[in-house]
Amino acid sequence: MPASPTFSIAVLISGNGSNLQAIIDAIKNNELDATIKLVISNRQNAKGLDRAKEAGIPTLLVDHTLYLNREEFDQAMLDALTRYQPDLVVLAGFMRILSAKFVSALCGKLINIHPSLLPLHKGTHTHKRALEANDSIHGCSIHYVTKELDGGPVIAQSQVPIYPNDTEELLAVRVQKEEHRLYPLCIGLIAKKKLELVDGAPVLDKQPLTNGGIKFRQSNYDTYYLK
Ligand code: NHR
Ligand code: GAR
Repeated sequence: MPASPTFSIAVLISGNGSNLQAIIDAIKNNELDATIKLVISNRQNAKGLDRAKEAGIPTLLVDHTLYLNREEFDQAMLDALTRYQPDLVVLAGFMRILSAKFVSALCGKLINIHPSLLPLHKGTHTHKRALEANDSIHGCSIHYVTKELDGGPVIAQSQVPIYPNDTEELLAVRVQKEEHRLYPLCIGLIAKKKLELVDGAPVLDKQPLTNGGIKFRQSNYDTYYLK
């Protein structure tokens, strides 16, 4: 039997690209059986572009400031994705809101990592807002992207504690450490066809995923599921 082709992904970034790096490293370390076909950035100075080049991955700059409106910017990215035909498109610190057309063209094949325990703290400045709200736990969520901003069905979450004298910076580091484990793991579940979107709802091992998806806690990945 011929070997099935490797699961392919495209990663969209705007900045540092530490999540991109975590995916690159997971592939390199054989923890994730996938290949990154393309990295798109909307910012020329994104450090993630250097990380991609370093790893020998094709890169594309689609500078949103050069387009008349969001639709034309999105169309330029969609054209590139149509050329590369990835199995999955991964938003990793991508900071531009995507149009309904873009999202529906990639329905079930577009995921995002968001630095909060959704549905809490949608949008930006999530660490600051978690501190201001006096939350005692915080974390990150992976979700399928829909036209509702940060409102698509959640696949998995990882929790971290918030300590009394925490700062935004300390919290960001703690959450990002979880992001770097959670994202490759979720991509792996999708690559292995264990996880998919069926009629708008995430399904894991043929069971619908409810209640904010698979739950992880800091340093507790061995247990895989938390009750
Ligand atoms: N697009 C859709 N349709 N749905 C989602 O769930 C999306 C999305 C695009 C990006 C990531 C998201 C996050 O994880 C994401 C989810 C940017 C903004 C934002 O306000 C909000 C949420 C997210 C990303 N962006 C400003 C804008 O006008 C620009 C901010 C900037 O450039 O720094 O696009 O939080
Ligand atoms: C990550 O923490 C991600 O959750 C967040 O930006 C960071 C990007 O880091 N995403 C958003 O805030 C989306 N609005 P990275 O570029 O180092 O992966």
